[in-house]
Amino acid sequence: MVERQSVTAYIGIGGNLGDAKAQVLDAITQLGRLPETSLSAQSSLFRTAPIDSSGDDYVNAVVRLETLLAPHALLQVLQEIEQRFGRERPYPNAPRTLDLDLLLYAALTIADATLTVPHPRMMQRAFVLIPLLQIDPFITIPGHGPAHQFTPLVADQSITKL
Ligand code: PH2
Ligand code: MG
Ligand code: MG
Repeated sequence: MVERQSVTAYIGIGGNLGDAKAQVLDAITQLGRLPETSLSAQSSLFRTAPIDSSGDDYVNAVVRLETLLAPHALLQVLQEIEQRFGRERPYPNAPRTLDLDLLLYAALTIADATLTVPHPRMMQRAFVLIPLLQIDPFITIPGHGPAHQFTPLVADQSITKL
């Protein structure tokens, strides 16, 4: 049998429609049940003001997964979970029941028609950086360097631990 080595991936979780806190917690449970995948860390939940979006405050979190799924297979299962939560996309950045973003996958950079890793806006968003750094304070973003260097740039964004 060919042994495969699992890789570490980070998922950004967010929602601001319905019971966002319950949905984010439920999503974390579902991420831990994905095939060939285990949940190795989860951040606190944070209440955050919408950035380039509208509606209620968001609930955000980040989790770390160890997975044998290839990047696009992981993206696919993330989208399946979003669908189960009734995710609709009436317009870009519309309020949503659940958003699952593949932030980082091993040390890979990927840019194709369906997937961009690292997530292109993660350096500009406190709702990603703060939970990510809570899990792994010394994490580096491939192509961009240590994540913590970006926190001063997002210091004006409203984020509080739930
Ligand atoms: N997601 C967006 C756009 N804006 N703002 C907050 N606070 N949290 C999010 O998860 C979020 C956002 C696009 O996915
Ligand atoms: Mg998103
Ligand atoms: Mg998304």
